Amino acid sequence: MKYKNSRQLFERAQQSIPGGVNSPVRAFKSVGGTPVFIEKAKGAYLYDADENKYIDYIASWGPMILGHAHKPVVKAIQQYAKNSTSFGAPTELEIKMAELIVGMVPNVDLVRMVSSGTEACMSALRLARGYTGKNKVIKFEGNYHGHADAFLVKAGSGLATLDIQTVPGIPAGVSNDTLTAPYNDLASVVQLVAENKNQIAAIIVEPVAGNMGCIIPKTGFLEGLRELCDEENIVLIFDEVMTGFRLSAGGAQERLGVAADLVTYGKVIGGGMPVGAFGGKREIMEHIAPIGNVYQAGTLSGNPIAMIAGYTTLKELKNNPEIYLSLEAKTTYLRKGIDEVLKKSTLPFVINQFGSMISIHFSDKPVTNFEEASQCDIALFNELFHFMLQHGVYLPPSAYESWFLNDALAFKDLDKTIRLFKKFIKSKK
Ligand code: HOZ
Repeated sequence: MKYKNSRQLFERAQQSIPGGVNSPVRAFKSVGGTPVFIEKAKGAYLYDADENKYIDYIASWGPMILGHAHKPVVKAIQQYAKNSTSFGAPTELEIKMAELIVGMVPNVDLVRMVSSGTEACMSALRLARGYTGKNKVIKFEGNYHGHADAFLVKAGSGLATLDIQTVPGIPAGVSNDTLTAPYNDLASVVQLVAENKNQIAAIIVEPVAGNMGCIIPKTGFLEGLRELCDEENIVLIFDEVMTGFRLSAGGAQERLGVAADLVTYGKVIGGGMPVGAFGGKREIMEHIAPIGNVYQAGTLSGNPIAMIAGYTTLKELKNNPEIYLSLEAKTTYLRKGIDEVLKKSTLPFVINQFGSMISIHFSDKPVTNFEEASQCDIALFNELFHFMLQHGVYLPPSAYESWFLNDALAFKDLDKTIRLFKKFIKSKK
């Protein structure tokens, strides 16, 4: 692989963009080397500025579930763009989008569109606080809910990747109200709630975690949170930015059979455009302005181009539920293939998969929380990352991110990836 143009672009980017990137993990800081600059993508493949082709396992960190430049989405965007790209006034398309979401997702009576997952989580927390009149929030170590001040405490994703423990610029008053517990540890949450009786507004959780690699909730964990929230009048927020419309048409709520009070969305909901949303029980959602006084707004919220991209994607997922079966079958095939190869090596490894989310932790013990994820062999993951990149496979440039499969992936792509794992093992001998 040649990287001359990407190298030049990265040098140039650093002159005008902090660190040369608009989102930190993309800088390859933890895996090392120069980020690959992407020129275009089609189906399951990315093409960089050096004419290298990669099998894509990040799908833009989740949104491109149907593959890149998916024809119906591109066509819909082109058609709508002719009629202007923004109005800042209501449209029928926003109603259709909201109706579609409400129809697909259990337990969402009302939904408000925003422009990112960060905005969705930030707004959901404000709403939970406004609704309950309480301030504190419990989040889980290694979960990432976007970069709003309240959530940047023991957060996963880019913070874990870059080993950022404390974020300067966040007033102590804000982070003091954020309590943390280990993921999958219900007893710690029960204790935190008891120690902060009548002070917890919300518990926010990634129902399947994807920001410390992929981590699966233990049986009873989410159910226990649900019960606790009911008993203690706490708003349960599922951050479904990664899992929403990915694990099933109704997201993790449907797939796992646990209902949250509020749910946040991003990624797939925008079909590759900047979209987020939060929704939930009518009784809570009616506290949002203009009905209630919990203020939240956005010039580009419900933007027509973003809406049509998301609407077209969701509609296709709703009308073709077999996509979820196909995605899961491909992911399971990949997991089994890699598992077989790695088992023959001396490398300690754990593969966590849920639906079309999957990741590898190089560890000799199960990985069920952030502490266990942090004890993995990160250097080995970085080696794997570069080996794969060199051979035309694009994995997330961080051991702390889930891989997301897209439905354009063919079995020959998965086979190639599995063969490369064999080659990787050989190169280690
Ligand atoms: N940390 C983000 C995913 N969990 C990465 C977003 C990006 O760089 O695009």
